[in-house]
Amino acid sequence: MGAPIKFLHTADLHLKRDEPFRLNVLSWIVSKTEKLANGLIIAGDLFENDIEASFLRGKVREIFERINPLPILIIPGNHDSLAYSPETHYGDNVILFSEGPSKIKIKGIKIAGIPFHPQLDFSQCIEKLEFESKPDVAIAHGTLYDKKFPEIYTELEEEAKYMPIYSWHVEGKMKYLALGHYHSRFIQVGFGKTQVVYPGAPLATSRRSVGKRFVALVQIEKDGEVKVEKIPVEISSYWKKIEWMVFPGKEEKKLEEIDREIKRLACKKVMLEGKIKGSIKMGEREFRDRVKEIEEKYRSSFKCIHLLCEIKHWAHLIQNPTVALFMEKLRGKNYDDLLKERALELTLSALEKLRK
Ligand SMILES: [Mn+2]
Repeated sequence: MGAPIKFLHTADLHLKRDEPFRLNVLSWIVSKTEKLANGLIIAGDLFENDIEASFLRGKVREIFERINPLPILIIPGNHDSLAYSPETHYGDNVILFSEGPSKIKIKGIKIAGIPFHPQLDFSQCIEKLEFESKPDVAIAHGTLYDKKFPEIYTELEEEAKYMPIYSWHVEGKMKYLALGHYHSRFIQVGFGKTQVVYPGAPLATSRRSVGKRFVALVQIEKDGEVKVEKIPVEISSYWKKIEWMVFPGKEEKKLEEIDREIKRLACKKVMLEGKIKGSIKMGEREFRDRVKEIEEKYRSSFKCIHLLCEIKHWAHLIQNPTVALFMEKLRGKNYDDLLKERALELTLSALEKLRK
């Protein structure tokens, strides 16, 4: 029994000229491959589109060939399906699965690549490739429909229709399915002995890329066992989202809490999006100014920081002694803040109607 074979698995870099940092991330991943693995898998959407691919191909080839002869396996995704043709050269160590589903062997590991194609059906591709024996690794770009992870098909919206993949297409058909297409986060799921992984985009492609970015390190033992490890992409910044709930009369305390929490999260890699919800007694302008002050104070501690106020002000009603008493009682209750806010909102809007 020989040494296990390891691959680094990524997808969805969406390289384009006006985001030059993305090439640095590719370069980081390629160096990491040399340190940790025997090859790199890119499961689609390496480029934003085929035009960007034409402009960036030279730079990308230079990065890939730095680790020659370690193999780099690439399948086209829905964004860059036109970026690869027999005439394009991505580097001597690049293995492209662009001319339809096909299979190769690397150090005894059977690998099936299924390029994205609007008319291709994942299950048919897998069946066809199984001619002599099942592949160890399959690479594809599409939408996994599994009720444990509804966010995959809901977040992808209209892009969710691309190459649907169901558990019964996967279970027992390969040992590891390397997927691309879902950007937001790292997802690993097992169907029987088959491990399926979306590494998520290794860089924040949109505000939905919440949390640290990762690539997958997959290890295939000669006895067939598969181990998956999450490797953080240290150079990539990422979004972090927080929500706060403010209660009338508790503005000062909440502002202090917000300040403290933001201070604790300070990091140059973090893009912070904070939302402040609830109701206030303090003037709206004053409250917003105070929030702006906090934003300014920590601007240089983050990659970027946005604090949004979604607050309601009940100008007249909260002067009313009965309402004040109600709020006092509600505040003393040991309920969840969200529930208190909802109770207050319902009561105040009902009273507002009575006044008219
Ligand atoms: Mn895609």
